[in-house]
Amino acid sequence: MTRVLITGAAGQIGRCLRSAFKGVYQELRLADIAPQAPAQAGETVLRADIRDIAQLEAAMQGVDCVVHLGGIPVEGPWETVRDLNLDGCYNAYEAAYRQGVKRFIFASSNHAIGFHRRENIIDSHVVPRPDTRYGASKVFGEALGRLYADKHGLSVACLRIGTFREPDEPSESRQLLTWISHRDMAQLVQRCIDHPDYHYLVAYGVSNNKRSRWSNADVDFLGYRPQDDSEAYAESILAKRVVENPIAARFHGGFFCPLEFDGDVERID
Ligand code: 15L
Repeated sequence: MTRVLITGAAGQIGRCLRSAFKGVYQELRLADIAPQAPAQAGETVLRADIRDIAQLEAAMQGVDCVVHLGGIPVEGPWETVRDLNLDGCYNAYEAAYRQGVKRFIFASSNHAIGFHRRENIIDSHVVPRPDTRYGASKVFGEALGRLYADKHGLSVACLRIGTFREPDEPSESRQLLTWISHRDMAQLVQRCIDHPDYHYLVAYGVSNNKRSRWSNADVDFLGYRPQDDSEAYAESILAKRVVENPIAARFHGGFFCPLEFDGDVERID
């Protein structure tokens, strides 16, 4: 995998990967609609709108691996979620297929499984339980990954990313479970790019947190060995005694769960 394209390269994770992958790949192609720092050696910086499949196809010419980070990273109005995370995500997979890309790494989210109860430790085989329109769009992106893997032989990794932050540390109690550090994020994506062969996988984007509720046992073969543990921040975070919203506290998706909520918590088993 020598030529790697990152969509959404101007975002927080995109900038982290850009700096971690400096000199690692023959070419790092960095696509976004937002402005980016000028290209350094081994980089190509380009403007591409994920809502326009022709722009994505042009950006993907000669690329071995796509890391698709582009899209809205939080809950939003349906039209925005649809245009960026459904149409935009379809465009990215389809452009990759048309351009003969071998591997596709999709930035999914823990919000694809947000309504699983937090008391349960979950692995990548649990059924989807999105907590928002945003979370449902990530389920769609994972399903498209399965489709393009099974139907067209694209090698696909879907990363259910937890909490990636700038600055690079957890700031509240839920993040003691969900935090992923910058170097662990870069390691996980690099393992997914470099691994010689897999068909389709789902992995949790989480550091080696003592309090994590997500198991990556199924994808041990990737060799992802996170270096950081949020526990180092536990004492100072818990000393603030901030009480989590009671609906948020019950579920993996945390504060996304109470958004617009008028359901019955007791029926969410
Ligand atoms: C996500 O998927 C979001 O992109 C990010 O803004 C955080 O909210 C994160 O999940 C989280 O669950 O903490």
